[in-house]
Amino acid sequence: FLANAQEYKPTWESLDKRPVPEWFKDAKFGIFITWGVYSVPSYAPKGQYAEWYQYWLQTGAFNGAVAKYHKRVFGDETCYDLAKHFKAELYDPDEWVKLFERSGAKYVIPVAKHHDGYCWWPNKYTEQAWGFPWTAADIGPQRDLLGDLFNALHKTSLKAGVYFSWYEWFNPLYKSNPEKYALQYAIPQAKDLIERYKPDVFWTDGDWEQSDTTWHSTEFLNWLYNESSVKNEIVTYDRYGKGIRFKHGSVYTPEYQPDMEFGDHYFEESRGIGFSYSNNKMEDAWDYNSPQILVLLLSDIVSRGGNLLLDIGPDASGKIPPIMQERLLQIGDWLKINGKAIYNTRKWIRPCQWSIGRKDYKPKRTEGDFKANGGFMLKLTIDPDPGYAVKECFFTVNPGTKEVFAILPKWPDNNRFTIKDMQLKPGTIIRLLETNETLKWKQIGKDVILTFPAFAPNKYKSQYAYALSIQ
Ligand code: FUL
Repeated sequence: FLANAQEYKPTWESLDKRPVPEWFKDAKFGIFITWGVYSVPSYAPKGQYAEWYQYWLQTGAFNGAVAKYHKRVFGDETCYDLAKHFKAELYDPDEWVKLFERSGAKYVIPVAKHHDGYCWWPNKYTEQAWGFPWTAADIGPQRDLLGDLFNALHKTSLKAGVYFSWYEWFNPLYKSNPEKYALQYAIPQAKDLIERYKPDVFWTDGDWEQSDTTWHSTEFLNWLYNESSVKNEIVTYDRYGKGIRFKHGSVYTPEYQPDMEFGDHYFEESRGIGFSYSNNKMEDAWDYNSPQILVLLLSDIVSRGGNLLLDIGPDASGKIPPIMQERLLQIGDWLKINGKAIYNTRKWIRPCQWSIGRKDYKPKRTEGDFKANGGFMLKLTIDPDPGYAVKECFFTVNPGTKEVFAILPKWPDNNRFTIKDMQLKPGTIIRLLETNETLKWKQIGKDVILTFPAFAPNKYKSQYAYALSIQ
């Protein structure tokens, strides 16, 4: 009787009780990889998602801009024909993984099936629904892209996840009968994927057109949590049907929404380095966030109790564009010095300290000022307009060691910094993580006044932000 006891029931009430695996909360930083047939054109109007190419094409979006582009470059080829040009001829998973390790990320999530239905891994389901095999093993690279990446990841300590879209825009079975599509196609395909590859993370998407009843979401999760071979450690999300997101499910999934608040519910913000998940050739260098913005974005998210899933978009050959590689290396350089303030931490009593000024800053939007570099991000660094407040310090805490961390976006003026509302016991040691130097501090009323050493550019290399340990 006990052996058959099911820990969870197929209701949100029960499923929502499953805790987020601790490894995921410790990891903080992951890499998303959006790569597929859409990486052949790598085209969308600037500011739009390039992985939606097929949809933009078929629906005549943006006044036919994508269709015109397609005609000009590919003539009469259909979006399915483009798979022939997706060769992945320079795809070297071991090289990718080396880069990911150096970036300081702790998990990697390839978009193994986006809304176009094209799969990175061989499986028998696509042919049944589409009438032709629609996987990388059959058309294009002729290779199990997913299996090869997983093999490379499994040689390291990086966790291996997978992104899976429930719906497929133009799948004939989905168009005719979504519930039948779910029961006969999407769910068996997902279960088969999970049992064969045993991912650490199952990042579902493409749920929003149908209800959780049509998707049979609670039954699926019930299977995943009670019966699947990954039931103990698998990380799941909230994209399980219309109205479910941010309400039920495990990790919440803000998307280019870095300033949403979820209280104590765990979240993972995902976004590209620029404005698109898959590579968009229309983006220029200034559409990519600077390394400092990315480091501050990570610090901000971690201080508020979440993870950052930063996306990259390899090109059709399988090479990762150098600007994306460079950003990952820059983040990695910073984490190598300051990672203690990020990994294994949790929310502290408060996430940050604001400078004095008004907090209602709304950046002016001009043409060409996309979310990539504008908006919310400015609040993290410098005062965008005199009189407005910025976050001048982020806090985190390591619940094991009780060490509190403060992350400062800039070296303080005159080498002085005040942490407001902090009561320190005599004997507390405050160190600069990068050099281990101890800082002088004084309790003045409710505040702690810190004295930094004199700044020396050749000595302090953290540049994007300086982290302190308080213990
Ligand atoms: C969205 C998708 O439509 C985007 O293309 C992207 O994959 C993102 C993570 O989820 O909803």
